[in-house]
Amino acid sequence: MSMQHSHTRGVSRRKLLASGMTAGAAAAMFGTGDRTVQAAVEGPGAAGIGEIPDTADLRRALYARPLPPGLPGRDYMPVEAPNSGMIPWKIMDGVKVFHLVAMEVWNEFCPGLKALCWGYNGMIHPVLEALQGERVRIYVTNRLPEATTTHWHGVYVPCGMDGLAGLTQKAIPPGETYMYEFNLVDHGTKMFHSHFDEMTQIGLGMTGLFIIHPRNPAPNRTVDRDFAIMLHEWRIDPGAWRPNPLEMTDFNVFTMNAKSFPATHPLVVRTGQKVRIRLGNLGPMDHHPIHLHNYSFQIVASDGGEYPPSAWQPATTVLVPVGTTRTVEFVASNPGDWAMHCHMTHHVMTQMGHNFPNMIGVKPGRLGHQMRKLLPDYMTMGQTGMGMTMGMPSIPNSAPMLGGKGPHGLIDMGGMFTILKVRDGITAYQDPGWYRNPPGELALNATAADMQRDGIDPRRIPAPVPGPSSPAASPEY
Ligand SMILES: [Cu+2]
Repeated sequence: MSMQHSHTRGVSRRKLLASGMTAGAAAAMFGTGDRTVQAAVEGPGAAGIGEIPDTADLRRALYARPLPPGLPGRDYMPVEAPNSGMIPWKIMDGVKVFHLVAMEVWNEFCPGLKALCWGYNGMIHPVLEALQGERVRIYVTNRLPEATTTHWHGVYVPCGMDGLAGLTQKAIPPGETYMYEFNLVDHGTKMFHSHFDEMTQIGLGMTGLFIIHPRNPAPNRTVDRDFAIMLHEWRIDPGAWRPNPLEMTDFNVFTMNAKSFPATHPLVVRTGQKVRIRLGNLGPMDHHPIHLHNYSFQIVASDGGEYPPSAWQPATTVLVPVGTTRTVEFVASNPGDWAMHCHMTHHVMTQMGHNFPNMIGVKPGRLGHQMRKLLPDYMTMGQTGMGMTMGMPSIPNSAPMLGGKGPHGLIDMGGMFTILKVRDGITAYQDPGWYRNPPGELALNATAADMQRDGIDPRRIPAPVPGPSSPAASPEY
């Protein structure tokens, strides 16, 4: 009762109704409706512009009668998680039941590079998917050699379900199974992760997305395609088969749903479809500015919920800081193969070593030849840049730093890189191969006639600056 008093102070029933809250929601808030989570499903957003929404209705909904469980295809359109998988569920007595098994998982990051990670149900970053208003019961079995817990990141829950070892529950010892149960009163792109020995367990991969679809989405908030991608970073020394969770700064494997390019599966969409991409980041240390070529998208939500449309932001790069999700939406109007990647240049490389002297502009002479007498694997880093020198792995269980084959040569990217493939008229979404450019729509070698037409005189193009790489100035190593 006192909660209701404090809630209504200064906010008249008429004002709530006038602000767009439905009569049913208002009735439930005032205790006259039947007590289901309906109030929370309809209620949030009742605050006016500039008002912080009161979440007392969410709290009440935690303890109210849940709405019926949702079914994919009928009550929500399931997300697609390229290269990843969904945690299976079943409905028991009106409750959606999941079972997470924390366990070691072999993960192939890209061809040639495998490591033994920690994840759930044989997957790294699997997806939990549910519907707002339903009740979930989530078993967590610990098959790891040390204790664990599971925290529901961004999900509104009773405190004892929050999953922080020591603070809100006992850590789950190896071999034991704990049970979490709560109503899903809010919706959004949430996450889950280990909250015990986080450095080790998150560092080894124990994170996932928790997608809660809205019970009553607004008509303009539905999309044709809904992708979910979890970002992560790892330290895996060439030849090692275990990621090193002690790493704090020098990560060398960057993944989308636990894959590095060229192993990332493309996002395949039909021209004209409205596309949503949900990006989560629970990597250990780094924020990732994810850039999509060609398109300007709207940034529409975080793990805290949907932004009001007045706060949507057009952008081509969305920063996804550690511990958050960001959701972007756009209409895929332009066919092609469009890169989507982290814009940190070292995050689109795999197993990049940084402890080389900078050889750009340096003529190494016989350095490589001399060094290989001592170190057979020695390779001098490129003196004209590194674009085409990195396709070769030399150590078992290691990956080339860059590259996958493209239609026009080596794709000089690795790591946190994938491709949005937009095609006219497709009805199935398997990889359609490479985009074929219509005539006249491909950048080509300019001819002398082209340059003459536009007044470019080849004799007046500036010559290279003389430097140490010119033969006369080169120091002999
Ligand atoms: Cu990055």
